[in-house]
Formats: sequence, structure tokens, C-alpha cells
Amino acid sequence: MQERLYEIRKRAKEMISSGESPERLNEIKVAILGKKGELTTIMKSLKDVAPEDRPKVGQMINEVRSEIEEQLDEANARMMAQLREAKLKAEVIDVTLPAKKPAVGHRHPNTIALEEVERIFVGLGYEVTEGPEIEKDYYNFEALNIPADHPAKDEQDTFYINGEMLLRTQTSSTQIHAMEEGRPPIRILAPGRVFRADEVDATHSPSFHQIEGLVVDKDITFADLKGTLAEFAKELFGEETKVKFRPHHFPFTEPSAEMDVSCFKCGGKGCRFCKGSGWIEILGCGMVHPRVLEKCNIDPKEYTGFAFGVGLERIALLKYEIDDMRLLYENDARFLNQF
Ligand code: 2U9
Repeated sequence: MQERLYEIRKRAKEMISSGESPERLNEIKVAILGKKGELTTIMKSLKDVAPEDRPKVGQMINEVRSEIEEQLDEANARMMAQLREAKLKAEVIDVTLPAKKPAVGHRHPNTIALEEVERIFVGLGYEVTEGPEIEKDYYNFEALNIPADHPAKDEQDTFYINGEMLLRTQTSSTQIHAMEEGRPPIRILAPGRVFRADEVDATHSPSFHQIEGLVVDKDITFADLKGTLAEFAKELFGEETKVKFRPHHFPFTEPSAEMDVSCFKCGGKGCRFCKGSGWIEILGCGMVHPRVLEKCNIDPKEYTGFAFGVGLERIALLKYEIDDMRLLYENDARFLNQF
């Protein structure tokens, strides 16, 4: 019996040391220590051993069992550690590998131009205000001294929602709200989307953006308008930029003018960019019409003001030398990624 025991111990040792997986170890355990295992069978045959030898043989069987159990546990722990190590190795991240470049978005040229204009006027003490895109006829036309028979009011030019409501055609309506709500001194910039029933082409779109400005205070004169807009042009197009005012007509300003800037491409000599004239038309402006002030309960004898309006897309097209406005609306990444 002793010999059989030693034989089992020897074989168990060999099997355990050559067992290649936790599953195989379990099979070995069942085959030797399990209910029908070899060692259990020996234990059962203890009754055939002479009574005086039984304690010694029993102790021997138990020792062999403990020894095998210990070896199984050790082998199991060793295997688990190896598996853990292999798993960690497989999961290792090489932090020295070059990273993938994330796709970074770009600011739209309109946004860049708007932020630039806002920066200039905020620097001059203006506040940026926004208003609704759907307006009452009153705020878009009547309060701005645009008469009922003015061509701009035609359905060919304006998107009406019903008899009273429309999509604003200029952001001036925002400034009427500001004048109704606040008192002078007023110094505001009103950027926003406007709508006109225009056909799409390289320079027109039914929806575009304007930036308008308004200053109302005591003793505001045309000289303030000229000084402010000359400063704006220098900041936007460069210190050497000259400005020129040409008389014009708007219902909401009197007198009114259009402002040209000296061509920033040729410095005023004349080139393809300025169509040979040396000048580029940039904005409309004027002294706020007394009737507009009156409508907002501001006494035109006490207060005067100036206003201007500029197309945001026009600034973006000029500044970034883009020759077709449609490019600004198509959101083609190949175009936008250049900014
Ligand atoms: C109030 C009173 C007067 C805003 C002004 C212009 C001249 C002008 C155009 C420029 C290109 C519109 O986008 S565009 O087509 N705008 O020429 N806008 S004066 O005058 C105002 C504004 C608010 C209360």
C-alpha cells in the first residue's frame, strides 16, 4: 500500500508540473482526490489493513493528500499569475507612439469678421445688442421713417409672415427697441441675420448678416461719425487706410452718406481688386433722422445721433479675398478649413 501511495504521489507531482491550464489541474484533482479518485479509493480500502497498522497508514494517506493539495494550490496560483501577466502585457499602451491628430473645427469667415468688428467697437465703448429676426412692420419700417409706399416694403423685396409680421430686412429694428427701452447716451452695435427676397448669386442671398451701429447723445455731430468710422476702417484694413464719404439717401438718416476705403490691395493706385478706382465701397451711414428719434420719445432738439450699417459678408469677402458669397453658405470643409 505504501508503495502504491508513493507511486500516486510521484505521478501526481509529474502531472501537476506538466499541467498547462487551470482546467487540466482540476481534472488531475478530480482523478486523484475526487470522490472516485485514486487516493479516495485507497482510503476506502483502509479497512483491509491490519488494525494495528491502520493509524499509521491513515496518517500516511492524509499526508500524501495534503501534499498533493498543496502542490495543486501552488500550481494554480502560479498559473493565475502567469495569465494575469499575459493579460497585462496584451493590454499595454505605448505612450511614446505619435498621437492621432484630432480634427479641429475652424471659425467661419463670417464669425472671424464679426468678432473683429465687435472687438473694434467694444474697444470704442459700444455695447453689442441682439434683437428678434421676426419683427413687426412698425419696428422694421415705420419707426425708421420708411414710408408706406417705399419700394423696400414691396412683397418682392420683403418676406411677410402676415399683414403685421415680417422677417426683418435690417437690424435697425433692434436699435429702435434699444432706444425705446433705454435713454441716451446710447452706444450700441447691432449684428444679426436679415432677410430680403433676393435671388441667389455671387453677391446676393435671401438671408445675410448686417452689423449696424448707433450713437445717440448730446452734441453728436457728423464729425463724430467721420472720426469713428475712419478709426474703424484703419483698425480693420490697416493704419494707412484712407476714407471718403459720398452723399447718399436713406429714409432713416439725414444727411446720409456712403463710405469708401482706399484699396488695401494697391494702396489707392487702382488695381483689379478695386476695379481700377483705388476705392472700395464699404458701408452706409448718416445722422439719425429727427423723426426716428421722435418716434422713440427722444427729443431731437436735445439729442442727436449717428448710425451706420455694413454687410458682414461684404467685410468677410473683402478681407479674405473670396469672390463668391455662396462659398460662405455651402459649408464645404475644403473651403472652411482655410480659415
Ligand atoms: C436707427 C437709425 C438709423 C443704419 C444704417 C445704413 C446706413 C446702410 C446698408 C449697408 C449694407 C445695409 O447690409 S446693407 O445692405 N446699411 O447703408 N444703415 S445707416 O441706420 C440706422 C439704424 C438704426 C435707429
